Amino acid sequence: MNRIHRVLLLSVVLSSAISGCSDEAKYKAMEKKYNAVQADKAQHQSMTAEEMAAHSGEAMHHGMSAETAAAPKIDTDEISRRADDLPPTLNRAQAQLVSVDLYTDEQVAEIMPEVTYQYWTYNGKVPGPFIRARAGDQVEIHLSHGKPGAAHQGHNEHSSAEHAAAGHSAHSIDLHAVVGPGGGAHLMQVGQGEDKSFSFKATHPGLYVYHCASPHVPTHIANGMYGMILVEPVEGLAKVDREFYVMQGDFYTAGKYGDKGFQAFSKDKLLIEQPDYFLFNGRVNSLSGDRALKAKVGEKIRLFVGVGSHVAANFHIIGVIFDRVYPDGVILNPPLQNVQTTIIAPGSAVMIEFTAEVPGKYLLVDHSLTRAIDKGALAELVIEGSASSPEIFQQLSH
Ligand SMILES: [Cu+2]
Repeated sequence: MNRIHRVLLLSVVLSSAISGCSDEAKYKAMEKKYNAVQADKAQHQSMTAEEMAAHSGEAMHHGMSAETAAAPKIDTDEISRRADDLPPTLNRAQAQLVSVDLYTDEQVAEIMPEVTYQYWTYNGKVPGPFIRARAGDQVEIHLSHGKPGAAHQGHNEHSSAEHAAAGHSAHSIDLHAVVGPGGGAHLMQVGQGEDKSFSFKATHPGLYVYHCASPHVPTHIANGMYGMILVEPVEGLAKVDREFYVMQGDFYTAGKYGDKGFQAFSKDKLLIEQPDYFLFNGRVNSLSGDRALKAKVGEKIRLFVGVGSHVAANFHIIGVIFDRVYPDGVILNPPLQNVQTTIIAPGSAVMIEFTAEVPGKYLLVDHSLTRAIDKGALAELVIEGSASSPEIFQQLSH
């Protein structure tokens, strides 16, 4: 994110926060600023270097320098958590205390190039951190409302009334791995400027979703407040070479898929369950190119795939047969074998294992394929190396 856009974004957030903070006023202000940036960007793109130099006086007036004006790309902070961003397999014989630090953070980021959205997150990314514990562990969850250190003054300087008007006077956490009322959420309603903690014993091994459970709960979830917690069995999990963390989410925006500019959250579309975006890890193409899932031929791969939001996923990897699937987060039962596509309910997750056999690029999709082709549910798995045995897959020549 370059300096102009950091400044503009901050001013968008601040001005909207100050100007009463009704959702509508806030979104209008954001949209106006964003459109101004876009217009400026278009103007700069059509300029010669000479015109650019002449224009730099005006650019300064907007708080820009000629240097930054020459790089007009809208580049907000990365919202997507990488698929390889998870703690390593636990390998310990004893239970222990697991302490988890979470903070909530609302931020405007790109859902796709030139399209921005205000996400609500745990720890600044979608999904939130992958939490790893072992059966018998005592787990402490510490949740602070707002980023510690006040880097996001635009958020932290809201008054309580403004927070309420914006719909996030409190954030919280409900972990499906918890046995107890609200999954912890009753103890963990955290208001502006507050932090709270609670502790639970991880009694039931499994792969679980966690999410925000503050009113209006579906809105908090739709905006990105979810993640996963794995409770490993006492004997641990089988050793693999690669593990990946992927969550599918449905997003509801004022405009249609791909409409440029700032897109406000559409509660109307959420209520009728008509998402504009189906996304892996928070944005379009978040797990492609240099962020693709990567492994080598012969390696054992384990995927943790969950659905944090409202629509079930039909998870499939084109050209891969899942050797083992542990549906519904049930990791103690014998797995299903040789699975093509697996359904993941909202608020649930699956563990998938397979061995990479043939090199190449594979696509992760929701096999309700318009979601993949037209609404974003697409990611890449790249297998490097040479095939262990050519008869598995080869082109025949005539
Ligand atoms: Cu929340």
